[in-house]
Amino acid sequence: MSSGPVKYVRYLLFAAAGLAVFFFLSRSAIPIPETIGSKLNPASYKDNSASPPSSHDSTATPKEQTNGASGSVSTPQGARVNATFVTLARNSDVWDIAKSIRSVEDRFNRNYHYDWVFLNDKEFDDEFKKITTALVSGTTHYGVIPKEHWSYPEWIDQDKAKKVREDMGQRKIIYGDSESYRHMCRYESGFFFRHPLMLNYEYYWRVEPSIELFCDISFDPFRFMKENNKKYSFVLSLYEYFDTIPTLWDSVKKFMDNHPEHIAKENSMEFLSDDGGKTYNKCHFWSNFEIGHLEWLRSKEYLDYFESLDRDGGFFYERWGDAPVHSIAAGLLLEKQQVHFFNEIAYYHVPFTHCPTGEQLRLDLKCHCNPSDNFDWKGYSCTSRFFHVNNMKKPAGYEAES
Ligand SMILES: Nc1nc2c(ncn2[C@@H]2O[C@H](COP(=O)(O)OP(=O)(O)OP(=O)(O)O)[C@@H](O)[C@H]2O)c(=O)[nH]1
Ligand SMILES: [Mg+2]
Repeated sequence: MSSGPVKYVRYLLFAAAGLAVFFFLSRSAIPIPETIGSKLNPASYKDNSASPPSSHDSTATPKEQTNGASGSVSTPQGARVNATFVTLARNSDVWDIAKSIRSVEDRFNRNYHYDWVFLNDKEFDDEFKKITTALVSGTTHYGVIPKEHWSYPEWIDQDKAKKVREDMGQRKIIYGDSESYRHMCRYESGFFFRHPLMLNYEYYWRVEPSIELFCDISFDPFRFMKENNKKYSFVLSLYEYFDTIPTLWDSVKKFMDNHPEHIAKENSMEFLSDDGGKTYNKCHFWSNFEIGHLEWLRSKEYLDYFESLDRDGGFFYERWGDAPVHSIAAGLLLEKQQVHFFNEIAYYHVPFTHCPTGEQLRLDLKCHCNPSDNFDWKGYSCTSRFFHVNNMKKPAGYEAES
């Protein structure tokens, strides 16, 4: 028999226990951020450190797979790498980059919180900073590009450059009449990795406005790059528009003659040329996506290469793109095995899609791309050639997508 006050204490205890049960049940229905989830449930924390996706094995399914209630992106495995996302953008790109960030965060970075560096030739405005900082789960940094990296070097004849723009505009060459596009291509080719904000990092992942990722990224690509000594990676490759680079290969050959010591022994010349280096076949990695090693770009080899090309003036007298410039460097200055194709990273930048080949892989990674949109095995892609050059077996099912 309970007396009055004891009864009230018992009611209170029941009420508290009931609340605790209610809180527990309702909490378990809310997706718990996986970084927290892994701490709550160490059993779900798979150690994958001994078996990253194997080098040049595009058919390998990523080893870190689905994990727990809150989606199929797995928990971060081990330490993060010293890496950052990097975006060159104008203030007017804010909503297009917002879309890209959302995709990158949802499919990958919400579990890793890597930093994001934004670079611009003008000051970013408050709206750009507010929107992007709200979307990025890591720390954001905003940098203005030094004038000397976004202007004409003294050896460029600006009247000649202007005439070229007018002529290329009349010939309807894409961005042929644009001055800012040329500064952009030169900046991406030779300077972004030297911006003071980038000096803090070892690896970068370039993200452009309005891109999409279609699959969960169930491993850390930065860590994969580091552990496998990769220096440059891509998801899409294609042929360059010749009228934008008529003398680029002459300039590259001059560099090769002057700096034979910089050319890698086991290079990918076969990817770039069908005649042992006499001419360029125009194959390049599409650089609006790239994950790469900043220290390689800051190396003497790469800087000598860029400087030599820059002196020849083709960024202004033609319309050399950063894609062929980076790709030729990766092909000649790096060993073959240091260049990587990420089949698992499903990507779209207008007008091309990389949708991973292999149905089970697409299901495991919760992909929402249509495999028939995959560009890899179509005639205008250079990815088949990359596989051939590297003695890689094409993933099962590729024929149906060609
Ligand atoms: N700050 C700044 N960024 C630029 C400028 N021009 C281009 N960019 C950025 O440079 C990158 C490449 O430019 P894009 O316009 O996407 O060029 P593209 O990918 O060849 O062509 P699109 O098909 O238009 O995407 C993007 O991240 C742009 O936001 C510029 O004048 N200033
Ligand atoms: Mg773009």
